[in-house]
Amino acid sequence: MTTPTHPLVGVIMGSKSDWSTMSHTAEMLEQLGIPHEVKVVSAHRTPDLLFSYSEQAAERGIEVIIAGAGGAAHLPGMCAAKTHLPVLGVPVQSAMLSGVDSLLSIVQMPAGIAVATLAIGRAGAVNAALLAGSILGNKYPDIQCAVKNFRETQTSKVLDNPDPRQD
Ligand code: RP5
Repeated sequence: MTTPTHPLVGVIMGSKSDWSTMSHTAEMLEQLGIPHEVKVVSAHRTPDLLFSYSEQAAERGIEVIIAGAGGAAHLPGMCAAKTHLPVLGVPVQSAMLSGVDSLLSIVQMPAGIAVATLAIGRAGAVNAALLAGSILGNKYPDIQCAVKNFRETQTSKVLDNPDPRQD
């Protein structure tokens, strides 16, 4: 199936302060050619928006939601509770507890509502985009091809220059 032009991935985050982390998600989605949208949706500051966004995402054509949040990071779990779409949670590194608070808030979902939890910070943000690519790649061959190409390039970079003293 041809990759649509409308956003397939909704990237949401609890605050503009999360953008320095979540921009890595957007960059990787861009690199993979995955149409996406980005938006601040706060679970505690804009709870009604969180509900409407989550409830309406599927009918707007979104197929995967990536939700980044820090501290008492309830955004991914609450979002997942209001949509059947896969929700990938990115724990943003917090100032006080370095993101361990964010990680535990997202990963410890009680059985019944699933949130796929990535690593804290940049690694999780990048991998959330790659995981979205793997999910969407089952349906859209161009996206699967882009994910495979990314991995092959990454592998070649290591194999072609294994000397740690050289850049
Ligand atoms: C969370 O609170 C956000 O996801 C952010 O990581 C954290 C701090 O938000 P700000 O006080 O910087 O807006 O909701």
